[in-house]
Amino acid sequence: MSTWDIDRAATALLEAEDSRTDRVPITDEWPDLDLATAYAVQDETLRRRLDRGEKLTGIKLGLTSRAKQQRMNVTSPLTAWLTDAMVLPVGDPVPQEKLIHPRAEPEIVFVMRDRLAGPGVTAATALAAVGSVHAGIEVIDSRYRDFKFTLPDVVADNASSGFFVTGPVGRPPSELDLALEACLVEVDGQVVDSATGAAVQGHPAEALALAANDLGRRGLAIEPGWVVLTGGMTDAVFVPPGAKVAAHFTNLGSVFLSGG
Ligand code: 0L1
Ligand code: MG
Repeated sequence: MSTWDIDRAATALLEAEDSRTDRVPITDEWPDLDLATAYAVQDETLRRRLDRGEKLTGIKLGLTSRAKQQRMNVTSPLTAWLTDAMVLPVGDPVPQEKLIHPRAEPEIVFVMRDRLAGPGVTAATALAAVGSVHAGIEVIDSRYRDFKFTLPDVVADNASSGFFVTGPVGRPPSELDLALEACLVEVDGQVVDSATGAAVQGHPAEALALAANDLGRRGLAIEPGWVVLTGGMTDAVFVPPGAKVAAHFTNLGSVFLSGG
């Protein structure tokens, strides 16, 4: 058995994704995997996605709310890449045939007007670079069995990326108080959870600033036109075939998701 390295970890994670086969955490076999190396694995999986024709379209934050951190037993936010292959058009069902064990979570989504480059980005400067704010649902799908992982594992796994739906209503950030923007999550017509934007780092713009500063440390920036998912506001819900999930926001409208 060869020793673990960035290439081997990227191959293992993309194979798990492509074959829809969950696996044990990478850190079970590579306990020395640190955060910087985990981001290098994530970058290598992005490089391979781009090689196969996907386009980089944005960034997502994960574990920005206490609800998510408590559920996943990981206490730090993280960032990961979004590509055009992860976009789920409004009205399309969850592509179960491509996923292992999808879960859905409501998110506040930014579409960027201006470039945002850390370090030193504050929530106010971050919000000033946003073109429009949308409601969204992210469909996450960890490659790890039972969604059990450590922080380096989930970073390497591109923060459980799967698909995301962006709601059709886009509002300028100046029209909204995003800390107070509320969301009700329904499964099969029953309300199962709720939160306001304050659940996301106190304000979703804080999450955006965090992403810009994190990318800045790595010599990168958030680019105009990029989509930014600011992180699940509530715990995620399972989306088996037949399930109907809805996220109703106070000012950003509703997003619906069918389990297929
Ligand atoms: O699987 C996970 O829950 C990790 C990704 C977190 C996604 C989020 O918090 O938005
Ligand atoms: Mg998410």
